[in-house]
Amino acid sequence: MMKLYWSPRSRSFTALWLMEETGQPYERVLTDISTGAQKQPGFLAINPMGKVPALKDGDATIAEASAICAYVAERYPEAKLAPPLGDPRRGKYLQWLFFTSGCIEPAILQAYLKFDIPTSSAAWGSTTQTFDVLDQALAKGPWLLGDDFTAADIAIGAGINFAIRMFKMIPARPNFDRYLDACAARPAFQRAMVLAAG
Ligand SMILES: N[C@@H](CCC(=O)N[C@@H](CS)C(=O)NCC(=O)O)C(=O)O
Repeated sequence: MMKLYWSPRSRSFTALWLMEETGQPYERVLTDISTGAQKQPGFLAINPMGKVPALKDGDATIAEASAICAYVAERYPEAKLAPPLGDPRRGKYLQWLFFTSGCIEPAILQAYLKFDIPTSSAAWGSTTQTFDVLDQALAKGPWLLGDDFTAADIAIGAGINFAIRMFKMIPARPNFDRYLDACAARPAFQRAMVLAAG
């Protein structure tokens, strides 16, 4: 059974929501970041960054929320959280999965900490550019790939839920609100919210 290393009220929510969407059994291993558990040698052997979430599947260890999304979606194809290899939608699926860590995460921090960086040097361009592009992608809905919910929605939905609704780091927009309402209506999201509260 997969083991999910998690901490309350953290980015672990992405992985908790993901595992709840699969419907597969998994073991939650509390790694409370308020106690420093994430810097202990046992956990550093799983994620040398000393950050949660992290996953152990047999001998395989995986860190980084988006990578965990990609890995679990492939391990449980019956959950239909990713377009299969060869599906023309797979490119966009991967693009949005990587967009989370490559653009959304740094754009959220830039908006929150208000630091300047030339748009041509910043991998995410600017906060405006990143959120305008996401806004456009969500305009049609209900999900990033249209009617099909995927693990990319978990990565992006959890990320902007964290930044907009939980910590008010960036302003909401109508398309973001509609999307987050759709995420919040999913039973797996609701179960993960309860679990993530600790
Ligand atoms: N890039 C990582 C970031 C994970 C992360 O920042 N985790 C935070 C909690 S939200 C953490 O473990 N912080 C504890 C620490 O750095 O000591 C991911 O996407 O999974």
